[in-house]
Amino acid sequence: MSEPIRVLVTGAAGQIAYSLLFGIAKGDVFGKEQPITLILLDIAPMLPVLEGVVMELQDCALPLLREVIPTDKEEVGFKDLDAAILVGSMPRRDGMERKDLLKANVAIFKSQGAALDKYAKKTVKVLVVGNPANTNCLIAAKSAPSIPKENFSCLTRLDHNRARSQVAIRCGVPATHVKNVIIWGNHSSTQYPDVHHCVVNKSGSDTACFDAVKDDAWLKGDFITTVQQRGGAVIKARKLSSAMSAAKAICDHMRDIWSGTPEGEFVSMGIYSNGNAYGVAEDLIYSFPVQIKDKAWKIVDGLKINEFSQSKMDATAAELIEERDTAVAFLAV
Ligand code: NAX
Repeated sequence: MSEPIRVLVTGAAGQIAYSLLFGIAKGDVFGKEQPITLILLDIAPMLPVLEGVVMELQDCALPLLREVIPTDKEEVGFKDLDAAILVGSMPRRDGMERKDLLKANVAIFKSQGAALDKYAKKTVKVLVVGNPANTNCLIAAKSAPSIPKENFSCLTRLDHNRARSQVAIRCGVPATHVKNVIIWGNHSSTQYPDVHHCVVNKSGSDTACFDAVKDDAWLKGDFITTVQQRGGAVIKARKLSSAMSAAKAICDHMRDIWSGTPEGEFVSMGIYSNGNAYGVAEDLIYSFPVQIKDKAWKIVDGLKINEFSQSKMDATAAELIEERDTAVAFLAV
């Protein structure tokens, strides 16, 4: 067996982490042969909770888990990292303005980006989950100039999985029979779940999604809004935000970065836009369809985009530009 890799999870005392840590520790992400040192970062008041999480991880008696390090200190948390999963962020409180929320998160991700720059390996793969995920990811990347921007990504895989499942349920097939849905843009209600390039394996052969579903009005209407608003629907029903499904999506995302995507399939993730793909402005973290090989992603290019799709891709980009400009102004102060 190889040497343990060092994996950080922030927000480690929170509800997503409670599901996520088990998935990582049992080998769902980095493989069944890869020993792991897990570093759990949260804020000081949560350290007693973290102690309980550490006890439970120990009590799982897992073969790959070599060490668990709970901490509230960035110099400990970010040291020599191979992978960083940044889940913790400032939650929106009642009456809080969007601008104040952004400001608080810029402070967190500026500091964590600088800590990555200073303490982590230059090859570290960074996945940002804490909302607003795209803009937090951009701020972290900007604050870590010695780490390639390509090493940063944000989570839109939960939206991707939601879209995949909605189509699968509609067609009466397992979710694995639905391939190549796309989430474009922001992890917010302006995201665009696009099925124009999606195929469904129905009765043994691949069929274009529109032909498999046979309900264009649904695919262009309720399907899109259901995916866009799924997070809110879960909160309304559970009185808590998505956690099990978020943890599963994080595992899917990081596993694909580590081991690559299957031949002929693409997945969605928020990545740095250099302005050269699909007319998306540069200097945004925007969700694109990607294929991954040797731990490097490549945007799937050449997909035909119709007017319906283009207007939705532009709308979500416009929201990200506004969010970025507000956040970057806070970065300067
Ligand atoms: P919880 O409130 O259960 O946990 C968050 C944890 O983060 C808390 O323990 C808190 O103390 C900690 N934290 C806060 N500031 C921190 C900091 N500076 N350093 C380290 N830890 C810090 O939230 P949970 O349900 O786990 O959700 C976590 C984040 O994921 C939220 O921002 C949420 O909005 C976001 N989500 C993002 C999703 C995505 O697809 N990108 C989907 C799921 C989720 O909604």
